[in-house]
Amino acid sequence: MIRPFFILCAIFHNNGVSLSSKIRKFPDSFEFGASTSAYQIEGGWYEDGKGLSIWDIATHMDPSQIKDKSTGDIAADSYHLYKRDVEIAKELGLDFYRFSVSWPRILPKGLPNQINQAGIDYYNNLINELLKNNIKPFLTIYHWDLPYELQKLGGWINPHVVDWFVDYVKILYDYYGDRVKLWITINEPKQICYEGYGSTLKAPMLNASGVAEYMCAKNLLLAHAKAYHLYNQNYRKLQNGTVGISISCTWFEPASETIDDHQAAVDANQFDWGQYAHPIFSKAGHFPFELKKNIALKSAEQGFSRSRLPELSASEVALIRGSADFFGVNTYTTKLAYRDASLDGLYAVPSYMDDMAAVVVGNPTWPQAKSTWLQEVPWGFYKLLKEIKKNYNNPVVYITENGWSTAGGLFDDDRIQYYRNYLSVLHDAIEEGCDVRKYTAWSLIDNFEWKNGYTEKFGLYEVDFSREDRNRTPRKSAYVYKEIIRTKSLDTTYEPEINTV
Ligand code: GBH
Repeated sequence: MIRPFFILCAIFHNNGVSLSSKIRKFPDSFEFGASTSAYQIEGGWYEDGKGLSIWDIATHMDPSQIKDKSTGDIAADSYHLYKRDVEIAKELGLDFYRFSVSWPRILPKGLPNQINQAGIDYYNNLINELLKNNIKPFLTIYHWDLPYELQKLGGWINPHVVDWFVDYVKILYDYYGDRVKLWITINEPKQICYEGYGSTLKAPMLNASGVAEYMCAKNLLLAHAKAYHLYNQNYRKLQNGTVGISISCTWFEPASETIDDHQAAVDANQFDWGQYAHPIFSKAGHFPFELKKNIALKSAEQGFSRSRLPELSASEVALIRGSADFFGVNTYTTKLAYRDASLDGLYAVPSYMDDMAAVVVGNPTWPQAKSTWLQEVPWGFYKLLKEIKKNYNNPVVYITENGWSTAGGLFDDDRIQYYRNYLSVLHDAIEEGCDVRKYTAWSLIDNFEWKNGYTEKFGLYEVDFSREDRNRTPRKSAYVYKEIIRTKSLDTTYEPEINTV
């Protein structure tokens, strides 16, 4: 039987990218995985000697800052149910599982003088369980849960964070590096710096835009680079792993053909992800030209005695440049960007948004997820991959996050369509020479979606948060993803018989 979706695919063309219906095989060496992060799934927030993180503090504020007033205190209870998570990874046939380590579970006060053995044991158990099942552990060192004790000292805007981070990283390399060969230093710098320090969107909700996020960016890039060089100097020879960073990349497309709107889109891409990718992956290093120019000009106009974007010395530029074995791309959606002089005054002065000076919007005709910011635009993913290839000399790319949110339910055809269409253009990009070697679905299971609490579900498996046992059930998309992994190919005619995972 020909399904409606099959017909849709065959006729659906967008920006030159065909979402074709033929079976498309990925290279044999291509690997598939799924991702989670510590605060979003673990729970065990105050157990066995764990210290508090900025997210423990943020979710316990009164009044609550979280949409459904929830917390990650228990979340999906993976602190106790990690064996079931590994079983799920096995059911799906994942090549690797991407998870993150909670810094305050390892170092309750953030600093290395006090190591929490129960924390060390927890990740040892998880890693061993994965390896026992032939699944590679892909470890994210930092996914947003900074020890609260370090936030008291300024967190990511205190330059000493570079040393704090490297001390923490060293412990992870020492304890886990014999078995973990895939490392991400930091997940999504922009979300840490802009959302956390430049706004109230993420912990620690510092809301000091125009200044704090750029200080954070410099410290974060240095922390990442030093962690990378530490691996090179002391571990690589023995452990032979690979170390990169995951940068959240939204694709910004000009809203019209005008030069102004074109420039608005260039600026938006540079502020959103070029800010972090350019210093690491470009040949020249340093922050992108557009950032340096916009922020210096505005800072001077605004009466600052120097640019609000900190300088990087020549040796800092050299330290950061080339400090990654792969470019981890977290990507979900595309936005339109335009310039509108009459919107002067729309943004606070100074601020990151004012510096960027672009207005960014969705397009109401694009399929809409439960998350307001998330729409399905596969051709934007394709353009992003081509741009990364062009700008940074075709780096090794791992897609470290990609996924779709719903309000819940097991029959998630919209998620299936999203995954298929994104994987289809990924296949196009690979055929055209983009060096993409891994793909990671967000997320393995439903989890705590930050300020949106449990109102948005990203899981291939549903988690029943109303039950004490946090029962996990495969969605229809889990069966489809399993088949994609099993065959290493996309067959849009495949219809799962539910209950066969
Ligand atoms: C990731 O963040 C996180 O790593 C993960 O923890 C999280 O659960 C997952 O994605 C799902 O949210 O529309 O221009 O205003 C994704 C971060 C947040 C990046 C929304 C793009 C919208 C930018 N994304 N943001 S815009």
